[in-house]
Amino acid sequence: MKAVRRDSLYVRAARGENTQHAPVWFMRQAGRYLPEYLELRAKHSFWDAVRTPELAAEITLQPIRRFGFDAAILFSDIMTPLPAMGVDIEFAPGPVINEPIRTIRAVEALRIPEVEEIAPFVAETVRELDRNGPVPVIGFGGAPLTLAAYLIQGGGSKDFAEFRGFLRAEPAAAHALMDKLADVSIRYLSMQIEAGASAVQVFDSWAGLHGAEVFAEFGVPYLQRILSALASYDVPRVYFALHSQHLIEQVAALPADVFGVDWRRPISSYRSTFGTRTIQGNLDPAILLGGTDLVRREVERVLVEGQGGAHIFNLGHGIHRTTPLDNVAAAVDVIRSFERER
Ligand code: 1CP
Repeated sequence: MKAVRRDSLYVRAARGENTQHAPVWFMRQAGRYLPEYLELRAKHSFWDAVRTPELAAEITLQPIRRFGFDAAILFSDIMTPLPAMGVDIEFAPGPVINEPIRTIRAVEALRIPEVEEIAPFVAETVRELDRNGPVPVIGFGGAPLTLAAYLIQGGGSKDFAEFRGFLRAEPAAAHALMDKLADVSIRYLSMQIEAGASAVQVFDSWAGLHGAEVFAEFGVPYLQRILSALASYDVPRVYFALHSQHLIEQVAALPADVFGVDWRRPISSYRSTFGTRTIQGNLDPAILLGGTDLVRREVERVLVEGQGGAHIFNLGHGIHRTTPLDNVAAAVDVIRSFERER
């Protein structure tokens, strides 16, 4: 493991420092709104790009070169570690699981691979980015509850009804699955840190679909286990759950250093809940589809509301595919010139 770039703006803020300028990166900053990404994707499939370290590293750095973001998120997907467990996944463009997991036998058939067997190309990509990239690299994985949503549902969904039904109808099988996903997640995230990731983010994009009791039973124990297992690395642990305002007490009790929040509440309203820990967010990505004046105004509003503690500027969810590039540049410009009150 190399130096974790403690002196970088992003890592300083992630470690709780109330920095003079907010560092900025955007969820899904590499990807389909960038012409240079589309050009590469015309020649390579998504999976091939993820599995080829030179391509994955190149795509990771594309948004850094264009906009000068303060951190680079590894170009990969939350589903990347799962084929090593024996799951067949395609992308079209979202993940498609040809044989959704719907029985205890299917859960029992899943392997717990050795760390070297889990997406070794990811370790290589992270090493390459740590060696030659200009900014810290953020490793990531999916939370067990969000990974299970895709595995059981069979793909993306508006409400993941089959998945939510399965949790209630087959709790033993669901726990057995979450247990395995937590074990693999610990190995996978540790591997990224050892390869040189300066932080790791756990994406729990669908946590908000559940009520507080279901999240307490099927989400929290596994998140606790994963985040606690990573504590000894002394690398910031970021937890992001979309639409999770009703779960906020449970979220705040997790052993994470940074909490990603969406746009549904102002950042200032979270300070008393998260204490001295860093808040990451929370511009509505839809704002970036509007005019430049709107973008500048709303970015400034988020910056003002983010004062009073450590803040990493981000969107409240992934950047939209049709986002005009000029709006991203304008947002970064406003963030760079904003002097935070401390
Ligand atoms: O900046 C980056 O692009 C980082 C790489 C990244 C990350 C962090 C990708 C590339 N995917 C993810 C995480 C991810 N994948 C999440 C968690 C974050 C979030 O909520 O946005 C989720 C839920 C997925 C699942 C997924 N993979 C979807 C959503 C499907 C759905 O309907 O629920 C999609 C479309 C994918 C494929 C994918 N992953 C990433 C890209 C650029 C793409 C599109 C592939 C293409 O180029 O066609």
